Amino acid sequence: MKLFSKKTTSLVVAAGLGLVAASSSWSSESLQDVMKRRGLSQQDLLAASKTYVPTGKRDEFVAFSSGGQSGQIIVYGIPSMRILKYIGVFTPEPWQGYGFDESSKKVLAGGSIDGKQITWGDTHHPAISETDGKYDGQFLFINDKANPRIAVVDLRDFETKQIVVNPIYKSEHGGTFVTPNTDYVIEAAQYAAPLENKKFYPLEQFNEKYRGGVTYWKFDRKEGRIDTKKSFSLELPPYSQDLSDAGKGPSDGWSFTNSFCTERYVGGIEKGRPPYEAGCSAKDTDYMHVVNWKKAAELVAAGKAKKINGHDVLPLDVSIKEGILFLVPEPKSPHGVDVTPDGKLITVAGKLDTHVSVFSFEKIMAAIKAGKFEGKDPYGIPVIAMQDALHKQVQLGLGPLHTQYDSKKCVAYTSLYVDSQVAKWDYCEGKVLDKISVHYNIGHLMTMEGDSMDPKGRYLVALNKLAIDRFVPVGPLHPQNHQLIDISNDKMQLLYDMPLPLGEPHYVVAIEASKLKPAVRYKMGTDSRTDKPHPGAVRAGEEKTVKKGNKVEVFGTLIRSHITPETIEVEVGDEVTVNLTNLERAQDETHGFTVSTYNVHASIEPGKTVSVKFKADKEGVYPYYCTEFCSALHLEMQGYLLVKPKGYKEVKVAEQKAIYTKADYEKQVKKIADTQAVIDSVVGFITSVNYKDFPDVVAMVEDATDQLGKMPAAKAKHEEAAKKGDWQNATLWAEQVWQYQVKTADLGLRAKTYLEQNGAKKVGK
Ligand code: K7E
Ligand code: CUA
Repeated sequence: MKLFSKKTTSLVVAAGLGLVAASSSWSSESLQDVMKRRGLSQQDLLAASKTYVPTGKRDEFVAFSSGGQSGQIIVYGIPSMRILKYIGVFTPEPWQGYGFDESSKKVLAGGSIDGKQITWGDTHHPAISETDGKYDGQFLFINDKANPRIAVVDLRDFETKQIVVNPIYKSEHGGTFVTPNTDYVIEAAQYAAPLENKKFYPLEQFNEKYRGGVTYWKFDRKEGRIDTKKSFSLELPPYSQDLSDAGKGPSDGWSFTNSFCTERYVGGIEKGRPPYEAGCSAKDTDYMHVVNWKKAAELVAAGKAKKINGHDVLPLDVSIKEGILFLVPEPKSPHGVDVTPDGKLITVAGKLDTHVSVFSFEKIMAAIKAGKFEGKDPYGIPVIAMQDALHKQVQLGLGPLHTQYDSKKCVAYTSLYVDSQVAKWDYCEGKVLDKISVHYNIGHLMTMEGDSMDPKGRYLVALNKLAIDRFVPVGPLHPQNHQLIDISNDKMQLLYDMPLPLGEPHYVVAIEASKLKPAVRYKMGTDSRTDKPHPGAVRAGEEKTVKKGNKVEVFGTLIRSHITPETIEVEVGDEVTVNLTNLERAQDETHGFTVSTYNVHASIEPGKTVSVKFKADKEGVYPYYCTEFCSALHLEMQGYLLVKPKGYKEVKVAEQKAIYTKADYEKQVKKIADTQAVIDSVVGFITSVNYKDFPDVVAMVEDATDQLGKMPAAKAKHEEAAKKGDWQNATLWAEQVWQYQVKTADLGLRAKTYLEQNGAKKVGK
């Protein structure tokens, strides 16, 4: 074990020396010195101390940001603003094998439209699942504006599980917003189009043939999937529906959807008509759609919907007749519509109006009950007069877009796009409390759990559209700028600028980190995209390759530092499927897998089974290997795909010449004995403490036992070879025994460190 102990001690010594050197050079510089050297103010220092999360400590909140045109979700911590993960959603994500292994390809294929795969998305609004109007941290949803789709991410493993295509829209924007118990995920259309797919009507028939809508996707929480069969939509006028929100508390059962261009203006500058932007903002008001979705669901269940492209759609006349759809005028071209935490008020941001308009749900209900309408829109939908629905209008500034709420009663924050400011205001009294400048041109803003019934306050993130001069320039395309603002005091304080280097995020949601309960490993043999046992999973020792006609299927395993099998032999033209199960249980022991030039990749976390499939259409020799640096012998985690020409005849090749001697073998045997002593001492330590109270350690111990379990077979082989004087094989099998020992010792040492750092206690013998 010489090698082992020397290596370990020298590493420890080196690390120690490094630490000493670093701390002495810093200690000569005082905080004052650093402030002077870096030109920092007291204010900077205060801000830094509010965001700095030292090593070993964790963030209080986890944010899920839309990745905009990247089609992904960006996960980061608050207040550190450190990026934790990208989740591939509508776009392939190579690291995680998303779009490069078979099961994830199926998820992406679920987003195909008209038989064509779409590998990008314009993600806008993520939503966390709720129970009783509060974030429960179980699921995440997000929409794709460009290609009307929404996706489901399971927060147990942060993987995309499902993409569903809206069968009646051509674009959408008002998604995703969940109802208080996540019974439905709301998605509203954006640009009106004929609801029947692939049906052409000239723009001149816009008013008659083009339609908008709002869809209620039924979410099956037990399955963790959207149930498309139980989902439905409301046909709406071609009013460019925009953002939406679900009612809660007293307004539960209702939903609210903004619109713009209720002028139903059709541009066409080529034909000499004034452009869309002029025609779409001519009127003083647009409409907020008020929908009784609970009753709508009952009507659909009672068979009142008609099928369009196999999807239940409640026709306009039915919704009007049944009294589930109303309109309320709102100042022109509004943007966000945000229900207050108590569910009593609805804030509509003006965009082209300097006000936010706060509507009262109670007043809206009273008008409906009394049948008090100012008239009907051209489609016969009853219109409630604005003054009959309004609670307050508050002048905030130029370009109000989106609103979020504080944990403090009556306090709201609204983004002011044109002013590049955040306004803090009181929606009960209708007065401005504070303003802060952001850099620059803010879109959405977000407070912690600030769109739920239980906002947490503390921090606000401003999602700025332009970064301009904030960061080191990186070419004409700038990063986005998410600015962290402290809202725990009366005055807002800007804390931190985070450049976001991926897409244009529109909205972000943040949840208390303690509410997330992600898994560290899968149940052995799980297909993570279906959450079911993977048919290609095998246990250690059951690995095999099955050939049927021109189909070759490999059932293999991965464990430090070994891929089983080490060779895959096929003929040109064979269709090859490689199923791989990661047998590890230890946390973070992921293996990757790829085959040279066949465009496949898999990320195989502990317990997961993944398959990759390809046609071996090129004769030749193709290395495959593990792509994650998983162990000291990671580079040796390799094998060969041998693609032979058709009808290839084996040629006899002379055996490799022996190079090892008896002396080499004896050296190996000594090394094994030394290493065993280390293992024994580590095992002694682990079993002397209450290690069973630490699930992470139990997993490591299980993995170590697995490795040790492989030793007897290899030991028998080296002893048998030695008996025959076959020093070549004896030496190599002895080396293999040592490899198992090294991996055992590696796990053991990690377990020991973990126990020491986490306060394991001695147990009485
Ligand atoms: Cu305002 Cu899509 Cu919510 Cu962009 S949206 S900002
Ligand atoms: Cu497994 Cu590298």
